[in-house]
Amino acid sequence: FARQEIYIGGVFPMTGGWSGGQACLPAAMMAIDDVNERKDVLPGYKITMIDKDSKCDAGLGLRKFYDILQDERIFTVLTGCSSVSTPIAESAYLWRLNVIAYGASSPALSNRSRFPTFFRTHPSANLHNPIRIRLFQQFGWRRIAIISEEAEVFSTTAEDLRQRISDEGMDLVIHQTFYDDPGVAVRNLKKVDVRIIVGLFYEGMARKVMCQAFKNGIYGQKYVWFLIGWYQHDWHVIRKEKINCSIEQMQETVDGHFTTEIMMFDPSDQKTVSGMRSSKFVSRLNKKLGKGAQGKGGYAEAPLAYDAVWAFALALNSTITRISPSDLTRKSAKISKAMYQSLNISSFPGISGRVVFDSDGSRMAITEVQRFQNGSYVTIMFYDTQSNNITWKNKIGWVEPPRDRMLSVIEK
Ligand code: ABU
Repeated sequence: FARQEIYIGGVFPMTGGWSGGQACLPAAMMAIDDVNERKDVLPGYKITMIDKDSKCDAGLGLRKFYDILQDERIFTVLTGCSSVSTPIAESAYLWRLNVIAYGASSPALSNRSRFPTFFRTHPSANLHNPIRIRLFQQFGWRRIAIISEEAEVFSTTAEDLRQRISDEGMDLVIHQTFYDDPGVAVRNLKKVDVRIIVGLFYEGMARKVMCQAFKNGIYGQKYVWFLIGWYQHDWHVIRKEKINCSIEQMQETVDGHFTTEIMMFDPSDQKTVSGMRSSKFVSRLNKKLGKGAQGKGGYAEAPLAYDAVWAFALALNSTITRISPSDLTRKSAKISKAMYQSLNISSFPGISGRVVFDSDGSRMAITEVQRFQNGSYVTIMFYDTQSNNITWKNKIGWVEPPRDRMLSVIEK
């Protein structure tokens, strides 16, 4: 007999600042197939996704969201990219929609009054900051600089970092921001002679910033750059923007930088709610993505997209017995409210670890620190924010840590 269709909306960035849809869309589709296969989850129903490409662009993302809104059978939407998720999550409640973001790290999104029906499987970018501070302390760095792209995801992360720097008695020497051209901002870093620099920007901007760093000589053994770890593999040699640096120059400049990234994968390989272990998820995803799987945008976040679909399915599964099939539309006030309540108490073992949403709809996780040395990323350590515990994995490939100022200044 025919199963009743349930619709979910999906906004996936296939290109742009974070092209996470490349791997997250296939992962979400895999989850939908797995849920639809299960006899004990949503029996008699079949999930279908209506997906759109936002290109990680807020304007285009909103337009795609309006397209999704035309279909009243959709009462939940999956989103990626903070810049797109933010305006969607801010207004979704007006259309009785719940939003689950698999790919939005903006700390600003942890705000129930501004985003009343928002949940995310993606942890907040603020989780990068405690380990940055620990590393500054470990190597005696007290003079810190931040350079960030003008976007709420980065300005709120920078503000949290500024506060932590100040709380620890360190000095935020300079915070430079830029829209599209980081030239002036990078030159200003040079003027105040900062050596420890935290960069907060999307991937395309990272290429522009590092090219400017090359031109201004802000790289090499005297400098430590902290960048975000979720860029595409080999991001520094991808040619998309007009930048006036050769591949060799970019390779030279990025050598020795650190990245911080939140772990989005459960390394314990235990059975998850779907019955699948994370190692099996990886092999299935790799097969689905084909050649160059790990180079696809959003490869690291794919478990979050898979788990976001399961969060939706399980919440609906526990909701559906309390409503009638005719309520599976936004015309009825019942479904969104009931879904919100069920999502709020989600708790299940997912591919990305236990999926539980805090009171702001966000998640806690472990952070990984990597360093780009000898042409590839090496995992240096893991950091557990809740226990403040570091687990070292590999040595940092330097003779000694760089200083945070000129030696002659220190000796005065
Ligand atoms: N890990 C990808 C996050 C992208 C974003 O917050 O826009």
